[in-house]
Amino acid sequence: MAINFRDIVEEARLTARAITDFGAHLFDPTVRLGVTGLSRAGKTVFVTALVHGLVRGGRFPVFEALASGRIAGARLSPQPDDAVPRFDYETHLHDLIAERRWPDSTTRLSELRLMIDYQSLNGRTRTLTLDIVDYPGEWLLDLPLLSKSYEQWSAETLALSRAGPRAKLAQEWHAHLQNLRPEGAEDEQAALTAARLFTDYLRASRDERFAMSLLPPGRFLMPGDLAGSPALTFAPLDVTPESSAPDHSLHAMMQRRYEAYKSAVVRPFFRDHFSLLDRQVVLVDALAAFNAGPDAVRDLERALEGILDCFRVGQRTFLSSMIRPRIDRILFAATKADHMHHTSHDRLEAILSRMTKRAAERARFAGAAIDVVALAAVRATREATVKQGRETLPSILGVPAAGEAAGGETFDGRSETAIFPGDLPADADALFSEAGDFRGLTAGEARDADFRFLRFRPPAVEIAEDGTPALPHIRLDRALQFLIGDRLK
Ligand SMILES: Nc1nc2c(ncn2[C@@H]2O[C@H](COP(=O)(O)OP(=O)(O)OP(=O)(O)O)[C@@H](O)[C@H]2O)c(=O)[nH]1
Ligand SMILES: [Mg+2]
Repeated sequence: MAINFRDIVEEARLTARAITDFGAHLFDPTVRLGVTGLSRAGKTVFVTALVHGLVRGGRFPVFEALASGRIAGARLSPQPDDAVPRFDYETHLHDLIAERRWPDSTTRLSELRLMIDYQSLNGRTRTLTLDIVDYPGEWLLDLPLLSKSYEQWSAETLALSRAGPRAKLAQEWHAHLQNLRPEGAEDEQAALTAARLFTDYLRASRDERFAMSLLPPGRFLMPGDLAGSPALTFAPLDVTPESSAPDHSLHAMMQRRYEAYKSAVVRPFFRDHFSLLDRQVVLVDALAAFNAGPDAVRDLERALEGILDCFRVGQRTFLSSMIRPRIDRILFAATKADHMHHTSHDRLEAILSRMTKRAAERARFAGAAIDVVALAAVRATREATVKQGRETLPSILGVPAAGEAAGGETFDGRSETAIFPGDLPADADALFSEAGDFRGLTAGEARDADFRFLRFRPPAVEIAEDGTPALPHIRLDRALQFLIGDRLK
């Protein structure tokens, strides 16, 4: 990565802040936890369930501090950053518990502060300040753009769009691209059309039939306030990584806007949010990729590699020798594990480990701890075995969401149904080998797909002995133990 003066000033500022934070919290620890994942991965549900469990005392046997009674209580507290939207915990919880519907999609960063009063192992009373920052994983996948020129990015993006199922989805954009002359005069209408067709291609790739993960620049699919601005009105051109842009050419125009995107969107996110995190959980909806097929699984693997590279762990640069990498724990969590029988949970973990293996090795080498877990922040199903002829199938029992369909039946969102979603293979490699390819929605009809994970409605809550509602979960306590357990000693 090229190092420029701006980066050095930035690093110095961050180092100063890290030292101040360290002094202020010598006794009462602070953890700034980033929760991320691509769109619909389960971020909002995860944060809501985690906070609810801490505030109301959920059933978390593996979360040692709580299980052993050292946590006296947890409460919400005003957040430290006045300019950041608050995570709307109360509304999300109301949706889940009172309405039994999943919270609405959120496309912005938001945060919430939780104070956890606990007794340290040597008997002292302490308070852990836990700042939770929920942000779209798409923003994380933008970080690699910081070290890429417009020409490099164009070449890579085009190469990717010509492979696998993406090629078909990019046809219209490619046809338009053929008629563009990068060295021709700058042209607003050409830029607008190229940006629109490029965005259509990204959107089609994200569709559940294809479930592609690697789709930067992130704001093209979630533009927010920047919709229609020049910083979002650009697209790749067919240029080589070494080419340079003539003055006032279409190429120069696109290049300028790409740089504007980096300075208006990517750099502020890095500086104001990402660089301040201590711990990170990356939520992964692997089931959506299994539904779609082998291309989606491989694409997800590439995206996870890109995400891990962002943590700078394992990178020996001039800058990393100036400050210790701040993020020292990263948890990869496969969400929605309640969509499968528990016999598949360990297999789901093995598959996620396989996907993050290469990058995780580099991180471990640099001293960051990495763990992988399959969990359900809110468990919407129970287990059952269904007899089919001589076979017994490990199935799950839940209320499929209205409109979901399986086996020729469309569900009304009210009746409980037993579903056999398909067994994950015992050998994780089988999903990745060319020979062991499985069939997903990308390849054709839903009825021919090897896996079919349906959406379920949230469960009816259980009421604990003291009258407080408890949300059932799978392994959420294990995630908590890894993420903050050591700070509560
Ligand atoms: N069964 C089950 N479904 C879940 C769970 N977590 C998330 N889901 C499903 O996944 C969907 C997306 O969850 P969210 O928490 O809204 O995901 P998100 O990452 O915040 O999504 P965006 O805000 O759109 O980026 C929900 O509407 C549910 O259908 C879970 O623990 N169990
Ligand atoms: Mg959300």
